[in-house]
Amino acid sequence: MKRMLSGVKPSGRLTLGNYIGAIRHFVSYQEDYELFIFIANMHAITVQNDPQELKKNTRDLIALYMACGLDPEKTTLFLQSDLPQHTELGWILTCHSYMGELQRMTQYKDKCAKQETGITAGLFTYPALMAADILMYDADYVPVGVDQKQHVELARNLAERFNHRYGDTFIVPEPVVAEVGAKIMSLQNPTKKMSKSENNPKGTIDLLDEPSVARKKIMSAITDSLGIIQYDPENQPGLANLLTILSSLTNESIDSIVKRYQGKGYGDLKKEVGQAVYDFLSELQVKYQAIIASGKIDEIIQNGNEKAGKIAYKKVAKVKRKLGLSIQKR
Ligand code: AQP
Repeated sequence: MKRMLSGVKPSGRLTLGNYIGAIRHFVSYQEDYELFIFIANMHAITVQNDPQELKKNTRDLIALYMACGLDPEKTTLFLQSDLPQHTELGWILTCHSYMGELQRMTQYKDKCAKQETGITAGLFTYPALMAADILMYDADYVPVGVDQKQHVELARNLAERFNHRYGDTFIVPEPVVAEVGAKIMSLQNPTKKMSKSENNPKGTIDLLDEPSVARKKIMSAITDSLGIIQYDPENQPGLANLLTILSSLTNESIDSIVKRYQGKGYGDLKKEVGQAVYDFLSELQVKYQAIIASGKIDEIIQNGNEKAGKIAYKKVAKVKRKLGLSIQKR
């Protein structure tokens, strides 16, 4: 069975973008792959966090992973910060990354372009940590949203560089980007990605939003004045985003939705999208509440950590031998 690995960082409340672009795919992949899914909490601290909030977001993320359908019997769910090998290999790969490579990474580049202050060194080097997360487990595939493809490219380059210098050590992973929903946009600024850290709450649907509040957000989503329902992300990004959300939640193709809406207005479409989001969140939140109430989160993470930890321990030991960092004869 081929191995797959991915993760989400608990940098805020999970959004519908995280679900559509990432988590729903994880759920379907667990049937056909050996799936490792982690909580990337070491990535969350590249920006300043309130410790209580980080803890709450982390537990919520685990519960939401499961509420979305990840089954700990099939998927290894683990917490990055519990396995010190991640930061160890992260440092080793930082030492194999070039400044130019890291400077080209979107997150850092965007923040520099906006002349933001307080950019941490961690925000600059985190792609090397992400490469470590991936390469640690010999993942064949890494499912990501389109915005994260660049990170998997870096992981590939680092794997090849390391293998070339020290002999075969890492599997070179392939990114997997879904066709529909690879980038869900902000409802208020549809040329910008919907993000956990977005400042305008009206632009983002949180998976733990009150369903009726989420419906209102859809109803007030920015569209355009053309008044024609068609899928044209370039000229009608807001409308294309609504079509993508509906298609992703209902599995109806965008073509078929567009056909159904010939001669109808944006208001009708928004109502249907709003209802689909309402139904989806209502069902999800019932499951989320049950998981929180079950008190099983700690045990599930402990089991996942144990399984992932064995692999991580072996991989880092091998890397250290290859690098000449381990001096004991064996
Ligand atoms: N809007 C999106 N559309 C499609 N996919 C998305 N992903 C995130 N936002 C969208 C995908 O979710 C996975 C986990 O992402 P992450 O939390 O590790 O990092 P991120 O991409 O930086 O997520 P956010 O929500 O934008 O967080 P902040 O605001 O903290 O930076 C990835 O596979 C990602 O592609």
